Amino acid sequence: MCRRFLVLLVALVLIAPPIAVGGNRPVSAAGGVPLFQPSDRLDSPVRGTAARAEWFAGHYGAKRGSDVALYINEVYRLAPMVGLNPAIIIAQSALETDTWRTVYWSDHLNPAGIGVTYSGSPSYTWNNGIDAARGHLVHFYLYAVGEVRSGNVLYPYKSLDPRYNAAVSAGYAGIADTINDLTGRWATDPNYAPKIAGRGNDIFIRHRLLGTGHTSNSSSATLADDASGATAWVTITSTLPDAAFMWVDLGEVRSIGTIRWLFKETGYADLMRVQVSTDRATWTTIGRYGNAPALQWQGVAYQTSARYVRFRFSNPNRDPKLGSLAEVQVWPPTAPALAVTNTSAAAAADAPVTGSSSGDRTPTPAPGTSPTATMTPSSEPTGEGVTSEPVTATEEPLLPPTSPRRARERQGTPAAG
Ligand SMILES: [Ca+2]
Repeated sequence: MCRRFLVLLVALVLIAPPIAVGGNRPVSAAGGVPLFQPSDRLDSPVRGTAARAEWFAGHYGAKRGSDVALYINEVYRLAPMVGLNPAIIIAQSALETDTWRTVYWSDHLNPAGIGVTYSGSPSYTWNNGIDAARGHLVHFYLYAVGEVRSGNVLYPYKSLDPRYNAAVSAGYAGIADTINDLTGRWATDPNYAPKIAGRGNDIFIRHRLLGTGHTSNSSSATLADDASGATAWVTITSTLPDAAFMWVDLGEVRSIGTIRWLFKETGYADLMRVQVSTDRATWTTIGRYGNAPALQWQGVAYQTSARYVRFRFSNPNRDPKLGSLAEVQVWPPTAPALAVTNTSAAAAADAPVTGSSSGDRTPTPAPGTSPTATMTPSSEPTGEGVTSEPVTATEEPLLPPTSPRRARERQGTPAAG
């Protein structure tokens, strides 16, 4: 598999999830969690926590973890002091560094492609995560508010932004009120703002998967929660599997609004039940679904409360394997509602994760140099959940290949949303 394709897979997985439907920041009558939106003001109130961002970074394999932690905590300390929302800055950094996994981060601690004016460009190198945060804050403040004057808490850190004068000269001082306003200035990628908002939702809104499990005839279910479309949970037996399942653990009973999944390959999900449980003993099937194009998000909007979500596969057509779930996601009820499918994900993935830039900078890492292209799955979850379940899934009776029931069940495939 060529490296560019792998990069696209990674980009797809990370870009696709958090696309919201609809307009401005809502006040949800249903009580859904407000999503980050491209229209959010950069000086909006603090959202999320440094601890949550640190968990996300660690879970998805961020490099130089101690500097990531220093970076995140310094952003959360400093940004509110100058009236900026640290969560948006963290989301931008997570986007630009591919969850702190690019070589620009690992080799230079460059938190946002600052001064990277072309692909493969040399980069200024920050000494540690704290300096990286201070340099990022100076550059971000310049865009959001204006020049950093004497007396500003950021003033001592101006020298940590190697592109300060260039950005001033380019006319970028104080030009960005909202995330949308960064598009065409910080980066030319027309989807830059939705991607930042999406990454914010991914980090701070999406339910964390604190444990996983799977039938003994299948690979580790953590492969379906590693932010990589190149890896997938799938059966691994040499004989035809009768059935198989994997489950994820939210750590406690939580409100659920949307469940999404992404197939790495199509054809191994002739009959997939999505089920929920509070105790992993009694399961409620919320829908039956079938095959869908590879690397296009599928999902179901379904309001419930549960701790566990299971993806249970039967094999009515005697397929050689089952599953091939590249990623699964569980979201709380959100306002606006999350898009359950995103058929344009593949096209979106054509754009590099970081996009290309205007005169200020070009943040895109060269595809061949991104460590995400060969990213390995994140380590086993350390939450409450058990990470392996040696169960043979046999309780599901096989359906004859021509069963009329199968056709009916396929109608359960969710419509594009
Ligand atoms: Ca995966």
